[in-house]
Amino acid sequence: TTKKKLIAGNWKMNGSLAANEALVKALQQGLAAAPANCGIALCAPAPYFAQLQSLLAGSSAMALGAQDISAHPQGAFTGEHSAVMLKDFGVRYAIVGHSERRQYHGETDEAVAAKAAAALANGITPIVCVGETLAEREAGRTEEVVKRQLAAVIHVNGHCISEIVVAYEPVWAIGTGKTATPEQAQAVHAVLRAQLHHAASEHAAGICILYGGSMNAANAAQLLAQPDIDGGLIGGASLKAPDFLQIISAAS
Ligand code: 3PY
Repeated sequence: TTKKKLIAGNWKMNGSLAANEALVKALQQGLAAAPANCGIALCAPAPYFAQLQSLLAGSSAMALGAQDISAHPQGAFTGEHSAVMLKDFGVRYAIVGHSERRQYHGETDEAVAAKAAAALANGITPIVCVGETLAEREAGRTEEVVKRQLAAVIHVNGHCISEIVVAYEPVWAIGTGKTATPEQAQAVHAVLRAQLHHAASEHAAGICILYGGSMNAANAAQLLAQPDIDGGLIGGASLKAPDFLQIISAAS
């Protein structure tokens, strides 16, 4: 396909002023020019948005992303960050519903859908994460689970879903070093594509469905060669410039 791919780094709770600067400069040096057919996003911890906004200024290759976003516009929500605040720092993407948020912070499908809505309402592209646990996969429930998770977002966001990015992240492959095989990943991506097609037929082909879950420099090319894998949401490998650059070049 000629659709532009997307490679998004999910730094999780990692980084420091010094490490971020070194990483961004190494990435900028490695990217002689912005790849024409691959967008790049860095989803960083919120305290570093100001630093990253200034490091990324003047180079259009990499966009800034958040790892979460509040469903609420402002007010008494201690610890949260609104879409408008993110926009103040030039944030273009926000991960919503990462399995770590679902697991450790009790985020429900409804909460994730509301966060996606807040992002969309403010011109931020939500990267909506779905994925089954090992127990769910072994019980043959993978399809049911990912469809339920995506359906919640489609239900709340209706026609806007042409503006979302979807990320399939099997929970058993996150931070474990285990990766879905390209065939396993493609099978789930095809299910998600069909669901998007049903909801927004004219836009489904253009929606990026990323694979996440221990995608790295060694396995990226094979995963990205699958027809319905339109990019990656990269964990640990996004913190190492040579690895992240290799993944970007596999997508370009
Ligand atoms: C991983 O690859 O571990 C991720 O969770 C990416 O979001």
